[in-house]
Amino acid sequence: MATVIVDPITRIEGHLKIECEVDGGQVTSAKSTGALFRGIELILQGHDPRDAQDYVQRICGVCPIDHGTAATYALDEALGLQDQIPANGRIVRNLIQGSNYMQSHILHFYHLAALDYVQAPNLPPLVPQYAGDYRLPPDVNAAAVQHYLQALDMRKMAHQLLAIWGGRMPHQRAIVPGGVTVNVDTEKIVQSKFLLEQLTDFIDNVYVKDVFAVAGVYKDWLGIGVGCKNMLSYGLFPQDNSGWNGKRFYPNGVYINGQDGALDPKKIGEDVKHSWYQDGISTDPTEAVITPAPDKLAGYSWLKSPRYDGNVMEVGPLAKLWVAQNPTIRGLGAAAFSVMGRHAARAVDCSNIAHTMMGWLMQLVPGDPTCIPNEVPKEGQGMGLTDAARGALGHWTVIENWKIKTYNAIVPTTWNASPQDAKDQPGPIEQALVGTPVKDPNNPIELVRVVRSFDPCIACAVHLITPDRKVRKFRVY
Ligand code: NFE
Repeated sequence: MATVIVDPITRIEGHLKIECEVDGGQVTSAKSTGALFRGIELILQGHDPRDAQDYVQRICGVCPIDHGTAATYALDEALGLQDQIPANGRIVRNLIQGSNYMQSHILHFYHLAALDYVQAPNLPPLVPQYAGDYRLPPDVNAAAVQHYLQALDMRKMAHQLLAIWGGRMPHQRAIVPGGVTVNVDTEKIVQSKFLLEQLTDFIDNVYVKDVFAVAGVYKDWLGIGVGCKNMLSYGLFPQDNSGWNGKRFYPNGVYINGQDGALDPKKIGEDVKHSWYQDGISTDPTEAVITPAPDKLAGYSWLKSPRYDGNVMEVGPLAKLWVAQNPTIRGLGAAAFSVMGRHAARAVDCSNIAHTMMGWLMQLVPGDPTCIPNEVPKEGQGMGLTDAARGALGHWTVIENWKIKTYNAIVPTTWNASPQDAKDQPGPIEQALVGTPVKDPNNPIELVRVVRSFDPCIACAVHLITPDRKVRKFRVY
Protein backbone atom coordinates (compact mmCIF):
# COMPACT_ATOMS: atom_id res chain seq x y z
CA MET A 1 0.00 0.00 0.00
CA ALA A 2 1.35 3.44 -0.93
CA THR A 3 0.06 6.96 -0.44
CA VAL A 4 0.58 9.05 -3.56
CA ILE A 5 0.26 12.83 -3.30
CA VAL A 6 0.29 15.11 -6.34
CA ASP A 7 0.28 18.74 -5.21
CA PRO A 8 -0.51 20.85 -7.14
CA ILE A 9 -1.94 18.73 -9.95
CA THR A 10 -3.14 21.44 -12.33
CA ARG A 11 -0.79 23.18 -14.74
CA ILE A 12 -2.47 26.53 -14.12
CA GLU A 13 -5.10 28.17 -11.96
CA GLY A 14 -4.69 27.34 -8.32
CA HIS A 15 -3.68 24.51 -6.10
CA LEU A 16 -5.51 21.23 -6.24
CA LYS A 17 -3.97 18.46 -4.20
CA ILE A 18 -4.81 14.84 -4.82
CA GLU A 19 -4.01 12.19 -2.25
CA CYS A 20 -4.57 8.56 -3.23
CA GLU A 21 -4.15 5.24 -1.49
CA VAL A 22 -2.74 2.72 -3.97
CA ASP A 23 -2.96 -0.98 -3.24
CA GLY A 24 -2.29 -3.89 -5.60
CA GLY A 25 -1.50 -1.46 -8.43
CA GLN A 26 -4.85 0.38 -8.19
CA VAL A 27 -6.27 3.43 -6.44
CA THR A 28 -8.47 2.28 -3.57
CA SER A 29 -9.48 5.69 -2.21
CA ALA A 30 -8.85 9.32 -3.09
CA LYS A 31 -9.11 12.74 -1.50
CA SER A 32 -9.33 15.97 -3.44
CA THR A 33 -8.21 19.11 -1.59
CA GLY A 34 -8.66 22.67 -2.78
CA ALA A 35 -5.85 24.58 -1.06
CA LEU A 36 -7.17 28.11 -1.51
CA PHE A 37 -9.63 30.06 0.63
CA ARG A 38 -12.95 31.07 -0.95
CA GLY A 39 -13.74 34.71 -0.39
CA ILE A 40 -15.12 36.72 -3.33
CA GLU A 41 -18.68 36.42 -2.04
CA LEU A 42 -17.69 37.99 1.27
CA ILE A 43 -15.95 40.85 -0.54
CA LEU A 44 -19.12 41.59 -2.53
CA GLN A 45 -21.36 42.08 0.50
CA GLY A 46 -22.38 45.74 0.80
CA HIS A 47 -21.41 46.62 -2.78
CA ASP A 48 -23.61 48.11 -5.48
CA PRO A 49 -25.24 45.01 -7.05
CA ARG A 50 -23.89 45.99 -10.49
CA ASP A 51 -20.32 45.68 -9.21
CA ALA A 52 -20.81 41.91 -9.14
CA GLN A 53 -20.41 41.31 -12.86
CA ASP A 54 -17.10 43.19 -12.82
CA TYR A 55 -15.74 41.77 -9.57
CA VAL A 56 -16.59 38.14 -10.29
CA GLN A 57 -14.62 38.21 -13.53
CA ARG A 58 -11.55 38.53 -11.27
CA ILE A 59 -12.25 35.06 -9.85
CA CYS A 60 -10.39 33.54 -12.77
CA GLY A 61 -8.34 34.51 -15.80
CA VAL A 62 -9.51 31.52 -17.85
CA CYS A 63 -13.29 31.80 -17.56
CA PRO A 64 -13.97 35.43 -16.52
CA ILE A 65 -16.65 35.69 -19.19
CA ASP A 66 -18.64 32.83 -17.74
CA HIS A 67 -18.59 34.43 -14.30
CA GLY A 68 -19.51 37.83 -15.75
CA THR A 69 -22.33 36.18 -17.71
CA ALA A 70 -23.75 34.27 -14.74
CA ALA A 71 -23.60 37.43 -12.60
CA THR A 72 -25.33 39.39 -15.35
CA TYR A 73 -28.11 36.84 -15.74
CA ALA A 74 -28.67 37.06 -11.96
CA LEU A 75 -28.81 40.86 -12.22
CA ASP A 76 -31.17 40.69 -15.23
CA GLU A 77 -33.53 38.71 -13.00
CA ALA A 78 -33.07 40.87 -9.89
CA LEU A 79 -33.60 44.08 -11.90
CA GLY A 80 -36.59 42.62 -13.78
CA LEU A 81 -34.96 42.86 -17.21
CA GLN A 82 -34.66 39.33 -18.41
CA ASP A 83 -37.63 39.39 -20.79
CA GLN A 84 -36.51 42.66 -22.40
CA ILE A 85 -32.92 42.00 -23.57
CA PRO A 86 -32.63 43.18 -27.21
CA ALA A 87 -31.83 40.38 -29.67
CA ASN A 88 -28.52 42.05 -30.57
CA GLY A 89 -27.59 42.14 -26.88
CA ARG A 90 -28.41 38.48 -26.35
CA ILE A 91 -26.45 37.42 -29.44
CA VAL A 92 -23.39 39.55 -28.64
CA ARG A 93 -23.31 38.08 -25.12
CA ASN A 94 -23.34 34.61 -26.67
CA LEU A 95 -20.58 35.54 -29.12
CA ILE A 96 -18.37 36.83 -26.29
CA GLN A 97 -18.96 33.72 -24.19
CA GLY A 98 -18.48 31.44 -27.23
CA SER A 99 -15.12 33.06 -28.06
CA ASN A 100 -13.93 32.43 -24.50
CA TYR A 101 -15.13 28.84 -24.77
CA MET A 102 -13.08 28.13 -27.89
CA GLN A 103 -9.98 29.64 -26.29
CA SER A 104 -10.50 27.62 -23.12
CA HIS A 105 -11.05 24.26 -24.80
CA ILE A 106 -8.02 24.69 -27.09
CA LEU A 107 -5.98 25.73 -24.04
CA HIS A 108 -7.12 22.69 -22.11
CA PHE A 109 -6.32 20.08 -24.70
CA TYR A 110 -3.00 21.38 -26.02
CA HIS A 111 -1.48 23.24 -23.10
CA LEU A 112 -2.94 21.57 -20.03
CA ALA A 113 -3.51 17.94 -21.03
CA ALA A 114 -1.79 16.91 -24.31
CA LEU A 115 1.66 16.48 -22.79
CA ASP A 116 0.27 13.62 -20.71
CA TYR A 117 -0.03 11.71 -24.03
CA VAL A 118 2.38 13.41 -26.46
CA GLN A 119 6.13 12.96 -26.00
CA ALA A 120 7.55 16.48 -25.88
CA PRO A 121 10.96 17.41 -27.33
CA ASN A 122 13.55 17.83 -24.61
CA LEU A 123 13.09 21.60 -24.45
CA PRO A 124 11.71 23.83 -21.67
CA PRO A 125 8.91 24.68 -21.07
CA LEU A 126 7.73 21.41 -22.60
CA VAL A 127 9.75 19.34 -20.12
CA PRO A 128 9.94 17.88 -17.50
CA GLN A 129 7.23 15.33 -18.18
CA TYR A 130 6.12 12.21 -16.38
CA ALA A 131 8.08 9.23 -17.75
CA GLY A 132 6.78 6.50 -20.02
CA ASP A 133 3.57 5.50 -21.82
CA TYR A 134 3.85 7.84 -24.80
CA ARG A 135 2.37 5.72 -27.56
CA LEU A 136 1.65 7.96 -30.55
CA PRO A 137 3.36 7.00 -33.82
CA PRO A 138 6.38 9.33 -34.41
CA ASP A 139 4.72 11.31 -37.24
CA VAL A 140 1.48 11.85 -35.28
CA ASN A 141 3.49 12.80 -32.19
CA ALA A 142 5.59 15.33 -34.15
CA ALA A 143 2.46 16.88 -35.68
CA ALA A 144 0.87 17.16 -32.23
CA VAL A 145 3.92 19.07 -30.96
CA GLN A 146 3.56 21.49 -33.89
CA HIS A 147 -0.13 21.86 -33.08
CA TYR A 148 0.76 22.68 -29.47
CA LEU A 149 2.55 25.76 -30.83
CA GLN A 150 -0.12 26.57 -33.42
CA ALA A 151 -2.73 26.41 -30.66
CA LEU A 152 -1.07 29.40 -28.99
CA ASP A 153 -1.85 31.50 -32.08
CA MET A 154 -5.39 30.16 -32.18
CA ARG A 155 -5.99 31.15 -28.58
CA LYS A 156 -4.74 34.64 -29.38
CA MET A 157 -7.18 34.75 -32.27
CA ALA A 158 -10.07 33.71 -30.01
CA HIS A 159 -9.10 36.53 -27.64
CA GLN A 160 -9.11 38.95 -30.58
CA LEU A 161 -12.55 37.77 -31.62
CA LEU A 162 -13.78 38.24 -28.06
CA ALA A 163 -12.24 41.72 -27.84
CA ILE A 164 -14.08 42.90 -30.98
CA TRP A 165 -17.27 42.65 -28.93
CA GLY A 166 -16.05 42.68 -25.32
CA GLY A 167 -13.38 45.37 -25.65
CA ARG A 168 -10.68 43.33 -23.97
CA MET A 169 -9.74 39.94 -22.63
CA PRO A 170 -9.57 38.94 -19.84
CA HIS A 171 -12.29 40.87 -18.01
CA GLN A 172 -14.41 42.09 -20.91
CA ARG A 173 -16.34 45.34 -20.49
CA ALA A 174 -19.44 44.80 -22.63
CA ILE A 175 -21.77 42.37 -20.85
CA VAL A 176 -24.00 44.33 -18.44
CA PRO A 177 -27.50 43.98 -17.01
CA GLY A 178 -29.95 44.74 -19.82
CA GLY A 179 -27.70 43.67 -22.71
CA VAL A 180 -24.26 44.80 -23.88
CA THR A 181 -22.59 48.20 -24.08
CA VAL A 182 -21.13 47.67 -27.55
CA ASN A 183 -22.91 48.63 -30.76
CA VAL A 184 -23.32 46.32 -33.74
CA ASP A 185 -21.85 47.39 -37.07
CA THR A 186 -20.86 45.70 -40.30
CA GLU A 187 -17.13 46.10 -39.74
CA LYS A 188 -17.26 44.12 -36.48
CA ILE A 189 -19.28 41.38 -38.17
CA VAL A 190 -16.80 41.11 -41.07
CA GLN A 191 -13.76 41.09 -38.78
CA SER A 192 -15.39 38.41 -36.63
CA LYS A 193 -16.22 36.25 -39.62
CA PHE A 194 -12.60 36.41 -40.78
CA LEU A 195 -11.26 35.24 -37.39
CA LEU A 196 -14.00 32.69 -36.79
CA GLU A 197 -13.38 30.98 -40.13
CA GLN A 198 -9.73 30.39 -39.23
CA LEU A 199 -10.63 29.18 -35.75
CA THR A 200 -13.28 26.82 -37.10
CA ASP A 201 -10.80 25.38 -39.60
CA PHE A 202 -8.28 24.70 -36.80
CA ILE A 203 -10.90 23.23 -34.48
CA ASP A 204 -12.36 20.85 -37.10
CA ASN A 205 -9.19 19.87 -38.93
CA VAL A 206 -6.59 19.91 -36.17
CA TYR A 207 -8.05 19.88 -32.64
CA VAL A 208 -10.89 17.40 -33.17
CA LYS A 209 -8.66 15.14 -35.29
CA ASP A 210 -5.85 15.19 -32.70
CA VAL A 211 -8.25 14.28 -29.91
CA PHE A 212 -9.66 11.37 -31.86
CA ALA A 213 -6.12 10.27 -32.90
CA VAL A 214 -5.08 10.24 -29.24
CA ALA A 215 -8.28 8.45 -28.22
CA GLY A 216 -7.66 5.82 -30.91
CA VAL A 217 -4.19 5.03 -29.55
CA TYR A 218 -5.14 5.27 -25.87
CA LYS A 219 -8.35 3.23 -26.15
CA ASP A 220 -7.94 1.80 -22.64
CA TRP A 221 -8.59 5.35 -21.36
CA LEU A 222 -12.17 5.01 -22.60
CA GLY A 223 -12.61 2.70 -19.60
CA ILE A 224 -10.65 4.56 -16.93
CA GLY A 225 -11.77 7.48 -14.78
CA VAL A 226 -15.46 6.56 -14.88
CA GLY A 227 -16.72 8.65 -11.95
CA CYS A 228 -20.24 9.09 -10.61
CA LYS A 229 -22.07 8.83 -13.99
CA ASN A 230 -24.59 11.46 -12.81
CA MET A 231 -24.57 14.45 -15.13
CA LEU A 232 -25.75 18.04 -14.61
CA SER A 233 -25.94 20.92 -17.09
CA TYR A 234 -27.59 24.34 -16.84
CA GLY A 235 -27.58 24.64 -20.63
CA LEU A 236 -25.81 27.31 -22.61
CA PHE A 237 -26.46 30.24 -24.97
CA PRO A 238 -29.99 31.64 -24.59
CA GLN A 239 -32.01 31.72 -27.80
CA ASP A 240 -34.88 33.70 -26.25
CA ASN A 241 -35.59 35.92 -23.24
CA SER A 242 -37.15 33.34 -20.93
CA GLY A 243 -34.36 33.10 -18.36
CA TRP A 244 -32.72 29.92 -17.07
CA ASN A 245 -35.51 27.63 -18.33
CA GLY A 246 -35.91 29.22 -21.76
CA LYS A 247 -34.67 27.92 -25.08
CA ARG A 248 -30.92 27.48 -25.11
CA PHE A 249 -28.55 26.17 -27.78
CA TYR A 250 -27.67 23.46 -25.24
CA PRO A 251 -30.68 22.60 -23.02
CA ASN A 252 -30.46 22.24 -19.26
CA GLY A 253 -31.13 18.95 -17.53
CA VAL A 254 -29.88 16.18 -15.32
CA TYR A 255 -29.02 12.49 -15.72
CA ILE A 256 -29.22 10.58 -12.44
CA ASN A 257 -28.87 6.83 -11.91
CA GLY A 258 -29.30 6.24 -15.64
CA GLN A 259 -32.41 8.44 -16.03
CA ASP A 260 -32.74 11.74 -17.89
CA GLY A 261 -34.63 14.43 -16.00
CA ALA A 262 -35.56 18.10 -15.90
CA LEU A 263 -33.48 20.60 -13.95
CA ASP A 264 -34.98 21.96 -10.73
CA PRO A 265 -32.68 24.67 -9.32
CA LYS A 266 -34.30 24.29 -5.89
CA LYS A 267 -32.48 20.96 -5.60
CA ILE A 268 -29.05 22.62 -5.75
CA GLY A 269 -27.37 22.85 -2.35
CA GLU A 270 -23.97 22.73 -0.69
CA ASP A 271 -22.51 20.74 2.21
CA VAL A 272 -19.53 21.77 4.31
CA LYS A 273 -19.06 18.71 6.55
CA HIS A 274 -15.58 18.07 5.12
CA SER A 275 -14.76 21.66 4.18
CA TRP A 276 -12.91 24.19 6.30
CA TYR A 277 -16.07 26.19 7.03
CA GLN A 278 -18.26 26.35 10.10
CA ASP A 279 -21.00 23.74 10.01
CA GLY A 280 -24.66 24.62 9.82
CA ILE A 281 -24.82 26.72 6.64
CA SER A 282 -28.12 26.77 4.83
CA THR A 283 -28.27 24.55 1.76
CA ASP A 284 -30.20 27.34 0.01
CA PRO A 285 -27.64 29.08 -2.25
CA THR A 286 -29.10 32.51 -1.45
CA GLU A 287 -28.48 31.98 2.27
CA ALA A 288 -25.29 29.93 2.22
CA VAL A 289 -23.08 32.42 4.02
CA ILE A 290 -19.76 30.81 4.92
CA THR A 291 -17.42 31.38 7.84
CA PRO A 292 -13.89 29.99 7.42
CA ALA A 293 -12.88 27.36 10.00
CA PRO A 294 -9.32 26.36 9.00
CA ASP A 295 -8.81 24.16 12.09
CA LYS A 296 -11.95 22.07 11.61
CA LEU A 297 -10.92 18.45 12.15
CA ALA A 298 -13.37 16.89 9.68
CA GLY A 299 -12.27 19.36 6.97
CA TYR A 300 -9.77 18.60 4.25
CA SER A 301 -10.62 21.17 1.56
CA TRP A 302 -11.52 24.81 1.02
CA LEU A 303 -14.05 23.60 -1.56
CA LYS A 304 -17.62 23.05 -0.46
CA SER A 305 -19.58 20.04 -1.72
CA PRO A 306 -22.36 21.06 -4.10
CA ARG A 307 -24.95 18.36 -4.50
CA TYR A 308 -28.18 18.05 -6.52
CA ASP A 309 -31.00 16.58 -4.43
CA GLY A 310 -28.22 14.97 -2.41
CA ASN A 311 -26.62 13.40 -5.49
CA VAL A 312 -22.99 13.69 -6.53
CA MET A 313 -23.01 15.24 -10.04
CA GLU A 314 -20.35 15.57 -12.71
CA VAL A 315 -20.42 18.83 -14.67
CA GLY A 316 -18.53 19.91 -17.79
CA PRO A 317 -18.65 19.35 -21.55
CA LEU A 318 -19.32 15.63 -21.12
CA ALA A 319 -22.29 16.35 -18.84
CA LYS A 320 -23.56 19.10 -21.14
CA LEU A 321 -23.39 16.99 -24.31
CA TRP A 322 -24.78 13.93 -22.52
CA VAL A 323 -27.74 15.93 -21.22
CA ALA A 324 -28.20 17.44 -24.71
CA GLN A 325 -28.31 13.87 -26.11
CA ASN A 326 -25.49 14.66 -28.53
CA PRO A 327 -25.35 11.64 -30.88
CA THR A 328 -21.53 11.38 -30.98
CA ILE A 329 -21.22 11.37 -27.20
CA ARG A 330 -24.31 9.25 -26.45
CA GLY A 331 -23.07 6.96 -29.23
CA LEU A 332 -20.06 6.11 -27.10
CA GLY A 333 -22.40 4.48 -24.59
CA ALA A 334 -20.90 3.80 -21.16
CA ALA A 335 -17.42 4.50 -22.57
CA ALA A 336 -18.33 8.20 -22.58
CA PHE A 337 -17.90 8.18 -18.79
CA SER A 338 -14.15 8.12 -18.99
CA VAL A 339 -10.99 10.16 -19.44
CA MET A 340 -11.17 10.00 -23.25
CA GLY A 341 -14.93 10.54 -23.20
CA ARG A 342 -14.33 13.90 -21.48
CA HIS A 343 -11.68 14.92 -24.02
CA ALA A 344 -13.90 13.88 -26.92
CA ALA A 345 -16.88 15.77 -25.53
CA ARG A 346 -14.81 18.93 -25.11
CA ALA A 347 -13.61 18.75 -28.73
CA VAL A 348 -17.10 18.09 -30.13
CA ASP A 349 -18.42 20.95 -27.98
CA CYS A 350 -15.78 23.31 -29.36
CA SER A 351 -16.68 22.45 -32.94
CA ASN A 352 -20.42 22.83 -32.29
CA ILE A 353 -19.86 26.26 -30.79
CA ALA A 354 -17.61 27.50 -33.60
CA HIS A 355 -20.18 26.52 -36.22
CA THR A 356 -23.18 27.97 -34.44
CA MET A 357 -21.37 31.26 -33.80
CA MET A 358 -21.09 31.80 -37.54
CA GLY A 359 -24.89 31.66 -37.75
CA TRP A 360 -25.26 34.15 -34.90
CA LEU A 361 -23.04 36.66 -36.68
CA MET A 362 -25.49 36.55 -39.57
CA GLN A 363 -28.44 37.20 -37.20
CA LEU A 364 -27.03 40.50 -35.90
CA VAL A 365 -28.75 43.64 -37.14
CA PRO A 366 -26.34 46.62 -37.47
CA GLY A 367 -27.68 49.72 -35.75
CA ASP A 368 -30.39 47.96 -33.73
CA PRO A 369 -30.36 48.46 -29.92
CA THR A 370 -28.11 46.27 -27.80
CA CYS A 371 -29.12 47.28 -24.26
CA ILE A 372 -31.99 48.71 -22.24
CA PRO A 373 -31.69 51.23 -19.40
CA ASN A 374 -32.22 49.96 -15.89
CA GLU A 375 -32.22 50.77 -12.19
CA VAL A 376 -31.27 48.82 -9.10
CA PRO A 377 -34.33 48.10 -6.90
CA LYS A 378 -34.30 48.58 -3.14
CA GLU A 379 -34.93 44.85 -2.66
CA GLY A 380 -34.47 42.02 -5.10
CA GLN A 381 -33.09 38.61 -5.79
CA GLY A 382 -31.65 36.91 -8.84
CA MET A 383 -30.22 33.60 -10.02
CA GLY A 384 -27.91 33.30 -13.03
CA LEU A 385 -27.32 29.84 -14.49
CA THR A 386 -25.03 29.08 -17.39
CA ASP A 387 -22.57 26.39 -18.33
CA ALA A 388 -18.98 27.62 -18.11
CA ALA A 389 -16.28 25.87 -20.13
CA ARG A 390 -15.74 23.56 -17.15
CA GLY A 391 -19.41 22.99 -16.39
CA ALA A 392 -22.50 24.18 -14.56
CA LEU A 393 -22.03 27.63 -13.07
CA GLY A 394 -24.58 29.39 -10.88
CA HIS A 395 -24.55 32.82 -9.24
CA TRP A 396 -27.12 33.93 -6.69
CA THR A 397 -27.50 37.50 -5.47
CA VAL A 398 -29.78 39.05 -2.85
CA ILE A 399 -30.24 42.85 -2.84
CA GLU A 400 -31.24 44.76 0.30
CA ASN A 401 -31.23 48.58 0.62
CA TRP A 402 -29.82 48.85 -2.93
CA LYS A 403 -26.72 46.85 -1.91
CA ILE A 404 -25.64 43.23 -2.14
CA LYS A 405 -26.76 41.43 1.01
CA THR A 406 -25.52 37.97 0.07
CA TYR A 407 -23.77 36.59 -2.98
CA ASN A 408 -22.96 33.01 -3.83
CA ALA A 409 -21.17 31.41 -6.77
CA ILE A 410 -21.40 27.63 -7.11
CA VAL A 411 -18.76 26.84 -9.65
CA PRO A 412 -17.94 23.90 -11.96
CA THR A 413 -14.74 22.83 -10.25
CA THR A 414 -16.47 23.05 -6.88
CA TRP A 415 -18.86 20.36 -8.16
CA ASN A 416 -16.17 18.18 -9.75
CA ALA A 417 -13.36 18.50 -7.21
CA SER A 418 -15.60 18.65 -4.15
CA PRO A 419 -14.69 16.71 -1.02
CA GLN A 420 -16.99 14.20 0.66
CA ASP A 421 -20.43 15.53 1.57
CA ALA A 422 -22.72 15.29 4.59
CA LYS A 423 -23.39 11.64 3.72
CA ASP A 424 -19.62 11.04 3.25
CA GLN A 425 -20.13 10.45 -0.47
CA PRO A 426 -16.87 11.22 -2.31
CA GLY A 427 -16.92 13.94 -4.97
CA PRO A 428 -16.81 13.23 -8.73
CA ILE A 429 -13.02 13.39 -9.14
CA GLU A 430 -12.52 11.35 -5.97
CA GLN A 431 -14.87 8.69 -7.39
CA ALA A 432 -13.25 8.80 -10.82
CA LEU A 433 -9.83 8.11 -9.32
CA VAL A 434 -10.88 4.92 -7.55
CA GLY A 435 -9.89 1.89 -9.61
CA THR A 436 -7.32 3.77 -11.68
CA PRO A 437 -4.32 1.54 -12.35
CA VAL A 438 -1.05 3.01 -11.10
CA LYS A 439 1.99 1.26 -12.52
CA ASP A 440 4.59 3.18 -10.54
CA PRO A 441 3.56 5.23 -7.47
CA ASN A 442 6.68 7.36 -8.00
CA ASN A 443 5.53 8.31 -11.49
CA PRO A 444 1.74 8.65 -11.16
CA ILE A 445 0.95 9.73 -14.73
CA GLU A 446 -2.32 7.80 -14.57
CA LEU A 447 -3.63 9.99 -11.75
CA VAL A 448 -2.97 13.25 -13.53
CA ARG A 449 -4.66 11.93 -16.68
CA VAL A 450 -7.84 11.22 -14.72
CA VAL A 451 -7.89 14.52 -12.85
CA ARG A 452 -6.96 16.70 -15.82
CA SER A 453 -9.73 15.16 -17.95
CA PHE A 454 -12.08 17.25 -15.76
CA ASP A 455 -10.09 20.42 -16.55
CA PRO A 456 -10.15 21.54 -12.92
CA CYS A 457 -9.62 25.17 -11.94
CA ILE A 458 -9.16 25.83 -8.26
CA ALA A 459 -9.04 29.61 -8.65
CA CYS A 460 -12.66 29.36 -9.76
CA ALA A 461 -13.58 26.82 -7.16
CA VAL A 462 -12.42 28.79 -4.13
CA HIS A 463 -11.48 32.26 -5.42
CA LEU A 464 -8.78 33.64 -3.05
CA ILE A 465 -5.48 32.46 -1.64
CA THR A 466 -4.42 33.14 1.93
CA PRO A 467 -0.96 34.70 1.65
CA ASP A 468 0.56 32.86 4.61
CA ARG A 469 -0.49 29.41 3.53
CA LYS A 470 2.41 27.19 2.43
CA VAL A 471 2.06 24.98 -0.62
CA ARG A 472 3.97 21.90 0.27
CA LYS A 473 5.00 20.09 -2.91
CA PHE A 474 5.31 21.04 -6.55
CA ARG A 475 4.81 18.39 -9.19
CA VAL A 476 3.65 20.27 -12.29
CA TYR A 477 4.72 17.90 -15.07
NI1 NFE B 1 -11.14 29.19 -13.53
FE1 NFE B 1 -14.18 28.27 -14.34
C1 NFE B 1 -14.76 27.58 -15.89
C2 NFE B 1 -15.88 28.67 -13.82
S1 NFE B 1 -14.17 26.37 -13.39
S2 NFE B 1 -12.05 28.16 -15.08
O1 NFE B 1 -15.00 27.19 -16.86
O2 NFE B 1 -16.94 28.99 -13.50
O3 NFE B 1 -14.61 25.99 -11.91
